[in-house]
Amino acid sequence: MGTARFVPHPEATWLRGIPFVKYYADNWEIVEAFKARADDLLIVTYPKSGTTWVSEIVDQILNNGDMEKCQRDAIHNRVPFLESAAPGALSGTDKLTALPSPRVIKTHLPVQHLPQSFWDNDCKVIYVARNAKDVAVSYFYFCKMALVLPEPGTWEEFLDKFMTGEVVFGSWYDHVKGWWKKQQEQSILYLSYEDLKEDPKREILRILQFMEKEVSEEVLEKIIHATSFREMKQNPMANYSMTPAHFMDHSISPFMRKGIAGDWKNQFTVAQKESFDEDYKMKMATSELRFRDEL
Ligand code: PPS
Repeated sequence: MGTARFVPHPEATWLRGIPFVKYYADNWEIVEAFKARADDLLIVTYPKSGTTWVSEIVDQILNNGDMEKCQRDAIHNRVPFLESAAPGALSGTDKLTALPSPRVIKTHLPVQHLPQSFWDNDCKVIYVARNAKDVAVSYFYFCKMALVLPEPGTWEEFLDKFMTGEVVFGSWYDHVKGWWKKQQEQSILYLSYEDLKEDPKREILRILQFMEKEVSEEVLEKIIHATSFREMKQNPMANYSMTPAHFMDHSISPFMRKGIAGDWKNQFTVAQKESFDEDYKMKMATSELRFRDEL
């Protein structure tokens, strides 16, 4: 834990070509040397893309939809965040070392930053991607309330930084493309937030198949219900309300904010949308990846 004091909204530290949370960068050597286990399941996302949602789904599957078992701890302890660290808090690696197998691990690392031991152990990876405009909006509000992150500035300033990859965890465009390409070599289930939103049952069945698990129809329905936005928003073990207020200030913006596809329409001006889409076309021109920015 160290003795350093937590200072809210520290400036980002650049780490191997991307802006990183200062406190995470201070702990990077430990993360890089992290020892994965062959039965670890990794949930990878660019921030604000459905991490918590899929983490809850996976934990529900592992516990056969037993709500009491899934209430055993807050989501950030059930599914620790690999690279997270801050003065006065247990780091992700500390939590993970103490967890029995099978572990479920959350990370936002770009593909080239993942500790080697995950590849050496051929760990299963679930990647969740969300359309860029909704991610930008969700990330903007999150940067205000999550005090480990740098101040976002105005929406206009934040959007510029998002487009140039000068936000923590770097470029959304490189992240989604990098992990997409990695599927050629590794066992990766690539999901989208919008597909999950459109048909949770279909996507949860894909997750089950990937995890090589089965549940009864009744349990499946329970899981769909328990992992809906409405249920998770009011579940203290899923909505981050257990996180101390000096790390996350829900009075600025709740973690479970809107949970929809297409909220960008309430934030982008017409001009912002046009220049964003034009820039997007260029950045994604060489990719076959397609996202829906409304349902
Ligand atoms: S984090 O901090 O990067 O791990 O955040 P992450 O969990 O990836 O993303 C948070 C956004 O996901 C929404 N969310 C959900 N949407 C639909 N259904 C469910 N069950 C659900 N759970 C979380 C959450 O509200 C954030 O999106 P916005 O657009 O801000 O509401």
